[in-house]
This record gives sequence, C-alpha cells and structure tokens, in this order.
Amino acid sequence: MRWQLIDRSYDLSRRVLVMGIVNVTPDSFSDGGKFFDIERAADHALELIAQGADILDIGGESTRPGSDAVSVEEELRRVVPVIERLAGKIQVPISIDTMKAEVARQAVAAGAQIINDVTALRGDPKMAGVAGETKAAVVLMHMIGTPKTMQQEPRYGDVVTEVGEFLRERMQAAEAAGIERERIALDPGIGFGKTLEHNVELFRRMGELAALGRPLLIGPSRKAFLGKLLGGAPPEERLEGTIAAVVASICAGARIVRVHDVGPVAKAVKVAQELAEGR
Ligand code: PMM
Repeated sequence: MRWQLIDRSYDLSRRVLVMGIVNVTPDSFSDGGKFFDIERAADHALELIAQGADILDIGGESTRPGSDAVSVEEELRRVVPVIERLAGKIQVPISIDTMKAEVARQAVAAGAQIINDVTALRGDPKMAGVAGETKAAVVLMHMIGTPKTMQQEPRYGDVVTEVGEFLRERMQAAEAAGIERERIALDPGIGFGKTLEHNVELFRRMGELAALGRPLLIGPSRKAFLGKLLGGAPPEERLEGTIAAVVASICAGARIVRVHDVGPVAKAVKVAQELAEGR
C-alpha cells in the first residue's frame, strides 16, 4: 500500500512509520510564539529524530478534551518558525497538525508535506482546496463535535461501523476535492468523542478499519483511556500502556503510530512488526 507525500512515497505494506509528536505550545510563563518556545520545540524535534522518528507531527493548538481554540495568527507564530528551522536540515518529512487552512498552507510552503487535520477537512471550508493544490498528503481523522465538546456523552449505535462509514465518506469528499486516494491516510481518532468502551472496541475490531484500504494511523499516546485501564495512572505513567496499544494496533494492521515517547515505541514497533508480519 503506497502513501504519497510531496517529495516521496512510502510502501506501507512492508513498513510501519513512527510519527513523533512536537507540541509547540507556550511555556507557562510566555504567550507562545516566543523564541524560547520555538527553539525548544525544534530541539525536541531533532531529539525525536535521533530516537527513531520517521515523521514529525508539529502542532500549535491543543486538541485535548475541553481545550480552547487558538487564533490563526497565534498558531502561525508558533508553528511556521519551527518548520522553517527544521525543513531542509532533516531527512524525515514534517506533518502539520492543524484544523486551519491558512496554517496548513503556510506550513506546507515552509516545508511540511502532510496535513494532519483532526476534523477530516470539515473544520475549515478552504482546507480541502489547500491540500489539493499543494499535493500534500492528508490524515483524515474521526471526531464527534469539537475538542471543546467531544467528550460530552458521546453515543454511537456501533462505534466501529460508524467510524468506518465516516472515514469512507470523508475519503470520498477528499477525492472529490482533488486529493488523490494515494495521498490519504485514515485515523479513527482514539479519545476524540469516545468513552473507554468505545476506544476499547475500536482496538478490538481495528482490522475492520485497516480493511478500508488506506494506511491506518493510530494515536493512543498517553491518552486518558490508558489512564483508566491502568487504574488512574497520570499521563507520565502511561508509557507501557501506550506501547501495548501501539503493538495491538500493528497486529491489527495499523501502519502509522503517533506517539510522544519515540525511543521506546520505535523499539517496540520494530519487534511487533517482525512478529506480526515475518521477515
Ligand atoms: N491526537 C491528538 C492530536 N492530534 N492527530 C491524529 N491524527 N490522531 C490523534 O489521535 C491525535 C492527533 C491529541 O493528542 P496530544 O494532545 O497528546 O498531541
């Protein structure tokens, strides 16, 4: 299965990619976009590459449950300088984690190759056009509502069927907007408008989503469902749970895993992939 980026393509039938998370969110004593935050994010990105990241996912707006939106100007101030600093200097592709078309456009102009849009092109009417014109790859993710509202009593008939139908529909919408199928990756949106039971069901039947025929991206890293499964563990004590979720995803056919702890996860991915698929 091929995944086409702007300057390269991956054969994901034989490979799993580790996407390292780079959050450019302000230090608690600054307003964001300050030199210190940018420098720190770029250093962190280089560290993730040294640890084995295949992709960097750079984001300037938190999508944690209940989080508030950030202005376009502020988001641009945070992410564009980080991408400019890294692009051209690094071998791995950069993904921009944004819901805003203007941020995506400027991020791609600065060197990003993947648009990771948690609204699956529904949040900003111009997003599909930017993806189509720039030839960036896109990640289409399932979410109910917005980050502010998504955890308010999410309900489904059958969560896996509904997420699958949603992803199929968004893939068609993307293609209709001029984004070639080969550029698209799909993501069930672990933790985005899902209870613990919904998340568990998505893992248990992940094969049904892998069967949609596009690379499946899974982002379980340090998320609340792991805290619940681990008896109330805080985010910094969820590494083993994250690794277990990553390994389960790979066994079910996922091809891209989005994580904070790239070093340990990359080692687990290497072994899981060999065990799941042979040499
Ligand atoms: N999760 C978060 C942010 N962006 N993007 C994709 N495609 N999939 C995810 O699961 C996802 C995402 C929230 O996690 P963070 O705030 O810990 O980065």
